[in-house]
Amino acid sequence: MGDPKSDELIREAESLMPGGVNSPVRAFRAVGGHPVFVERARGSRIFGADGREYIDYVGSWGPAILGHADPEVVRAVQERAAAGLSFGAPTALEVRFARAIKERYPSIEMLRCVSSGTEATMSALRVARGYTRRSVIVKFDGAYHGHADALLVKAGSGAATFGNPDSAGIPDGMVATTATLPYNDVPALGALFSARGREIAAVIVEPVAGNMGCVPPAPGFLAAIIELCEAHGALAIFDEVMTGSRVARGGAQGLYGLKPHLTCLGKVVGGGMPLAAYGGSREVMQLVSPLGPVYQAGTLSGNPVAVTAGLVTLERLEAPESYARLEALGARLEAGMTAALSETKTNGCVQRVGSMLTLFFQAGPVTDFRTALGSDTARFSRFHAALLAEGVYWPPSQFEAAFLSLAHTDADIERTIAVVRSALERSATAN
Ligand code: HOZ
Repeated sequence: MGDPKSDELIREAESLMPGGVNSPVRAFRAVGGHPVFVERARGSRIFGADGREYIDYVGSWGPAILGHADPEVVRAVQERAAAGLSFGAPTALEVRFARAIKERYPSIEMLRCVSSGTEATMSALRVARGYTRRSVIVKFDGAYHGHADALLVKAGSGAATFGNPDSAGIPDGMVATTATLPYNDVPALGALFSARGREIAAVIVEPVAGNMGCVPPAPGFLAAIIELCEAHGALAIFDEVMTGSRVARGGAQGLYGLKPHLTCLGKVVGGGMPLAAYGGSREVMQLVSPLGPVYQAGTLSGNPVAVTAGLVTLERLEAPESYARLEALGARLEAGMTAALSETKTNGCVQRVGSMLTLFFQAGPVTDFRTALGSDTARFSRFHAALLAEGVYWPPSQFEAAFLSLAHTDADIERTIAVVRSALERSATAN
C-alpha cells in the first residue's frame, strides 16, 4: 500500500471479488498488509503495479520452476495459440504429453489430463472408490489436496491459514467418509487399517507436505502407506501436484523410489498454464470413462496451449544438472537462512526438500500439523512485511512452502540471505 495505483486497484478489487482475489491466500490476510498486484514477471523477478521489483519465492505457488516467462516456453505457447486455443478434440500434443509423463513416472501407465490440481485429486478419489467399491478415504491433518468437498477436512494451505480447515457449505454426509490422521504417524495409520481396513478405498498423501509449510516424510512413512494399502486392498494416492517434477524428475516417488497406485500432478507439469493430470496402472485407469464406469470429463482438459507449456517445461528440465542446480540453490538458501537465524538468536528452523522450503518460527522439527501450529505466526507476519519492504516476495503464510527456480542466480540467493538477516532483526519485536 502506498502508491496511488495499487491503492486504487486494491479498493476496486475488494469491491468486486471476495478479499479482492481469486484464491484466498493471495489476499495477504494472514500476514496483514496488502497484496502486490503483479504487472509482469521475468526470470526470478516479479514487477508490481507499485513500480517495484521483487525476488520471487512464490513462483506462482510452484509452477515457475524455470523462472517466469521462460523465452522457449513463451515462444512455443505463442506459436501454439496462433493455431487455435481449444478444440475439445484430441491432439497429438496430448499423446506426447502422456508419453512424457509415463517416461518420468514408472507408476503411471495411463493418465487423464484435467485443468487443476483440485480436479486431479477429486477424480483420483473417484477412481479409487470405483476400483475398490469402498467409500472411506484417509487424509492427513494439515494436508491440502484442493478444495473438493471430501478433502476440506483438517485441510492445510489457505484453509489452515485462515483458521477454517473444515469449510462451511459442505454437507456432513460429504465428509462422513473422510478419516484424518497425523502426518508421519505410521502406528495411527496401522491402527485405522486394523479397525476399518475393509471400508478404506484410499489413502491420499502429499509425499512431501507443502501445504502446512514444508514437512518431509519421516523415513518409512510413505512406504508404510503403500504397504498397508496393499495389505488391505486399498489404493495409495500420491498427491504430487506440488512435488511432481519439482523435487526430482520423477517427483517425490522418484526421489524416494516408490510406486503409488495413483498419482496426481499439476503445477510444474503444466508449465504455468491450467493443466493437471491423474494416472496410475492400466488396471486401475481403465475404469475411467469411456473405458469404464467412472465418469470424469472437461471441455478444457488437455488444452493444446496448456499442454504445450507443460511439454516444453518438462523438456527444458531435461538439461543436465537441472535438479542438481535446484538442490544446490536450495541448500545455499537453507544454509544462509539457518546461519541468519543463529546469528540473530531467532527461535526458528528451515525445512527443505530440494527447491521447496519453509522457515518456521519455532525450534522444530516440524513433523506434522500439530507441530506446525506451534509456530509464531505473529513473528512470521512481521518477518514477511520486512522481506517485502526490502524486495523479497515470500509466500504470505507460515503454512506454505517457498519455491526456487532455475532462473534464481547465486547473487539472488546472497541478496536474499542478507535481506533475511535484516528482516529477522527488524521483526524481532512487535514495534
Ligand atoms: N493453494 C495454493 C497454495 N498451496 C494457492 C494457490 C493460489 O493462490 O494461487
